[in-house]
Amino acid sequence: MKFVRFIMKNAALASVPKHIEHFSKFSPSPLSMKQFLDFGSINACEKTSFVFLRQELPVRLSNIMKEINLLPDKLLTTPSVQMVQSWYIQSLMEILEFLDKNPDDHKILGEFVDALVTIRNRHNDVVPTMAQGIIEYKEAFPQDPVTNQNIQYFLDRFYMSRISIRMLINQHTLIFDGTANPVHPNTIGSIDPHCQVGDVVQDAFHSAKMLCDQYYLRSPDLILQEMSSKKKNHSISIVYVPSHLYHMLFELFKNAMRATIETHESSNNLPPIRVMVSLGGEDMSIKVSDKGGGVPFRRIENLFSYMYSTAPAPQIGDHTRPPLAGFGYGLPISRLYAKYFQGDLQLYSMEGHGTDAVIYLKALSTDSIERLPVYNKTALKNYKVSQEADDWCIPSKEPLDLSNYKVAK
Ligand code: W6P
Repeated sequence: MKFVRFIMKNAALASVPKHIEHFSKFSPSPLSMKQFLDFGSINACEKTSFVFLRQELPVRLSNIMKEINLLPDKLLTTPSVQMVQSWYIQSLMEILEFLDKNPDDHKILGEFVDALVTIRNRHNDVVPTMAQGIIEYKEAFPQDPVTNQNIQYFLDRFYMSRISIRMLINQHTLIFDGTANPVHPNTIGSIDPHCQVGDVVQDAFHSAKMLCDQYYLRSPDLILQEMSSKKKNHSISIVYVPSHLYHMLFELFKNAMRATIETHESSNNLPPIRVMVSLGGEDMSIKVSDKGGGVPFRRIENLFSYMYSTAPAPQIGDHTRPPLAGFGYGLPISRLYAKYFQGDLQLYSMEGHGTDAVIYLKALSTDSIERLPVYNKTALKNYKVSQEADDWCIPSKEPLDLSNYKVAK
């Protein structure tokens, strides 16, 4: 019996590359907020969602698995990346099991929900595990700008793919787990059709403030202002995933608070963090402003770099790092959350003064459509950029010795 299972398992494994080839030829299908909401509306059909996902999940998984295979060998073969890759293979195989199953069988639909929950849990630690792979790679190879650029390109696409796959899984499991949502009766899966932006700002600020108080024994105040071009004196709401917005704001507040405290260490009062929420015809923008001394322009890009912000995890008992920001992938992943529904997250800093962080989101749900990586020739080309000379001169710090250029008299 054990032997038969061994043979079966390896037969399934052996056929994986063929399936990846097949499904990676399809482009992922980006969903709009409206399509997400339709899956969860009154005429929501679990069968329709099942039939869509058993195709779309293999397509999204296979597209990104093709890109994992293009990583530099020295990174691909680290134990961490091998582990992540094995999770993707296992999850792909588990979904493929449903391709020949009957969508009208309620037992099958139940098993599919269970499979999705198992898959979601399997991938919980993908981000720290990939980070470990980057650390191992960095130790073996001194970091250079080209490697940094390639890793940035891959991880932005890989984590965006992951955000989108988890979104699909969350929607299906939340909507079709057989219970109405008693905690949030007005949400459809993880989407709030009336997400009150100011409320999420307050929640995220409150959580960051608790951490800040705990570590620094004080924290700056919040001044929140809302501006709406149309509805005056009306709180601003959008169709959005509150947990995504919370994640971005919490990250920005931690950074803003840390900068504020560390530049006003010897002062008795702290300048508040100002938040402006603004709703226009096309954009809903949130600006988080601190007076934390700012960041030199040259360093801004590094704040979003996976490679430059990957530090070895603090050892147990090592409390030298403040628990507030400045480590991990907070900012680059927050920017991906903003970009996921066609928004963005940008930093405008003035060294010596402070920083404005702006989250841009789409005001209209019709514009909120998933932004997904697709594996094609263009993507392939981006992994082939090699060590070629830059087409801009390297500035010299030494003053040029013009005596060499003196014309002979
Ligand atoms: C800083 C650095 C930073 C990053 C993100 C958000 C706010 C701030 N403030 O000084």
